[in-house]
Amino acid sequence: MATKKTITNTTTSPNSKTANSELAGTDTLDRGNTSAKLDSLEQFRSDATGQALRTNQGVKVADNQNTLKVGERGPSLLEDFIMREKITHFDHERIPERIVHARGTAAHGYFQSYENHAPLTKAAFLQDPGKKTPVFVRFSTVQGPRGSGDTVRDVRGFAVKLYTDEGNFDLVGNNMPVFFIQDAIKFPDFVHAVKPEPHNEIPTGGSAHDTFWDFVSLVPESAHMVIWTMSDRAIPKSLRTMQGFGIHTFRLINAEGTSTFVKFHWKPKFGVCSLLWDEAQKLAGKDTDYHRRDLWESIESGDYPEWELGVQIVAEEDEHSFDFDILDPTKIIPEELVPVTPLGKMVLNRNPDNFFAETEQVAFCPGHIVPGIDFSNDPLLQGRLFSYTDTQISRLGGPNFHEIPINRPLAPNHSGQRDAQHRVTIDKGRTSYEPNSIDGGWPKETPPAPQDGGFESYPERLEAHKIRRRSESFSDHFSQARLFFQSMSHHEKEHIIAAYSFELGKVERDWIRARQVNEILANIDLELAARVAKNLGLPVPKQGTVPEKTLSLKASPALSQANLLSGDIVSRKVAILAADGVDGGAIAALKKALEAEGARAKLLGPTSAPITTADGKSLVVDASMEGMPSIAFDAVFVPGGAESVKALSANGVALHFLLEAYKHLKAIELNGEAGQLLNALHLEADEGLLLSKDTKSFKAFFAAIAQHRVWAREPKAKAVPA
Ligand code: HDE
Repeated sequence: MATKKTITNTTTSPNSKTANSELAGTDTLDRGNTSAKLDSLEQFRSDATGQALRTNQGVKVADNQNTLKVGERGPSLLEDFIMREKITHFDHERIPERIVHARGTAAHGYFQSYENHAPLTKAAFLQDPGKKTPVFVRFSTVQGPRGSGDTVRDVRGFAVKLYTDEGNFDLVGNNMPVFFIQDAIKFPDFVHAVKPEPHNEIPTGGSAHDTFWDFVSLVPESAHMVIWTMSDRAIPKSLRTMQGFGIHTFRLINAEGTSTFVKFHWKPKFGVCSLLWDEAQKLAGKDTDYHRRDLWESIESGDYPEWELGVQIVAEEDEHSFDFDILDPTKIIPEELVPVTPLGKMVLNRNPDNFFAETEQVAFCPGHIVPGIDFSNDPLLQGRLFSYTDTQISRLGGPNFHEIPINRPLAPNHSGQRDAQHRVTIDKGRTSYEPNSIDGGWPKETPPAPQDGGFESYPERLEAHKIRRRSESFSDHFSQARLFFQSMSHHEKEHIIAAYSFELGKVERDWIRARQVNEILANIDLELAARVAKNLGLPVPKQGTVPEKTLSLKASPALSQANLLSGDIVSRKVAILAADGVDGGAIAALKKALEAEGARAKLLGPTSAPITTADGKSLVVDASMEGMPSIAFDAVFVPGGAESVKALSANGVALHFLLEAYKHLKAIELNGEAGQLLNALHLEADEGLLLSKDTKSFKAFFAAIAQHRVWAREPKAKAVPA
């Protein structure tokens, strides 16, 4: 007993102060209101409250501190079933991570149709505008392992599971509308090339390495997707500011059996915007969980991420009326040619209860469709239909993964399929075959809609030779990459040039750099090729190697993020920098004005200790300036108050905070005496670096925040060391 007492005393209760501060300490950027945070954390621990600790067999445990031993100092006994059960289970806690898209985060929500889309599809979830169909959405990066950073340059997965009344429909898309390859058989080659290199497992979470550029420079069909990954789309500001795309052409089928080709689009309510490369790199170190945390916190605080689902509709008879093949997954249908028709909205309003049970075990498959939706013959999609179920068999340990709660359809499933590893259902009765006469023939087939809703594939008529060949209509690899580049705003073009230069600069083999410049970039755009060549010290190519095809469209404004902002400042985060002697009235006025716009403020002090305003009031700060760096904010406000401004002028962390926000092109307002900081910073006011005398209106400041960045400042800001 004596030994037990000693050890028990050293064990920290999960509710003790030490445990609490350790928990708060795991939060890199937000060490704000610890007790409020812990209150919200408690809800995730509730199911064992008031319950005895037991073994998996239900036996109550009397001692969870000590192994059964021969005497206090003797060897442990094999008969200790409690210790062995605990350690055996622990030894097997990990399951294989996904081969691609391993790093992910997810949320629950619902989808609601705007109206009855019966003319387009018989899918029930697109018919009743009053119906809320539950969804579970998992966002992911592609290249890195489960523990890699959120803000790396990469494609983002955007996988949606809709639990419809007619079965699960998985729309397993990405945040970019095209893909690297045209045929599924090239997927293992592509993934092997982009993954960390096999000899030293470097780099984690990035494509700036030889094997990736070796492959893509040899495979021109990747040119279009690679330019998307070199654009700002590959470093989204947040998961809720990304577009989503189904990529492949699908079919929608109505009750009369009419098929229409469609491309699926998700448009975010919060607008489309990105990080700057410098921010993305810093965040990858300072807060590996930056996107995960943002999604989680936005849902907890009621800023529910929301997207509009839309489709581009192409009638069956127009299949061949474009200057590209609609079955080619390396091509978009420009929105200027076929606008997006809105179908409904998706809102994410609930965080998962358990990461492993839900986010890790969710199993998506593009082959999960419902009546009213069907596949096209896109050869990439066709391969995906096989791969996803196959991968779950090793990842989730057998073919019964559909029984894991997060994967279970709401619709009943009586398939007659039986047994296998991890079977949970206790199937009753003696028949597991069809037809049968013992169980009255049940479960029986259901005729297709319009009668009872059994699934029926679209009876497409096909007649061709069995061959391994790529269609000639898939052979133009550069026109749409050029269309993308030429549709970008000035700053987006500059970012693309910088990204190619950065990535290729990390490639060790000269011939790979040269091949990408001469055989890929020069065929996309000569200015792009010339600028990158110059940055790499390579000869500037005079012309491309492939004759240029003239497209009917010269530019697609819908591709530029500059045209996709939300126009408001809802959920934007503003840092208020203050020290003792601050003008408390200015802080209160800004907070009130931000609240009215749905934006958020955090008060940052020199340390985490409260500060005292000029009129003697004590203000609790949300964090120290070091604890929450400027990269976690959209804008900065510095209130007046002579003493406070004097202290900030002499504080290196505060000055760095402001310089970094300036460098990252953020809106900054210096109020009252804070205007004096301009001299200390050696900066000049601009359209987003604002000086204000009073706090009557924050109109100009908020307008600058709504613009997301002060792009005009970019050339100048690059010279600022921060
Ligand atoms: Fe995937 N992909 N993929 N993929 N993919 C997987 O399935 C695959 C492709 C996408 O959050 C794997 O369950 C092949 C395109 C997302 O759980 C695997 C091909 C698009 C996710 C697989 C593709 C995607 C995956 C790995 C070429 C955009 C994460 C784990 C034919 C439309 C889903 C898993 C999640 C995951 C195979 C190409 C999106 C191995 C063979 C194109 C968002 O089955």
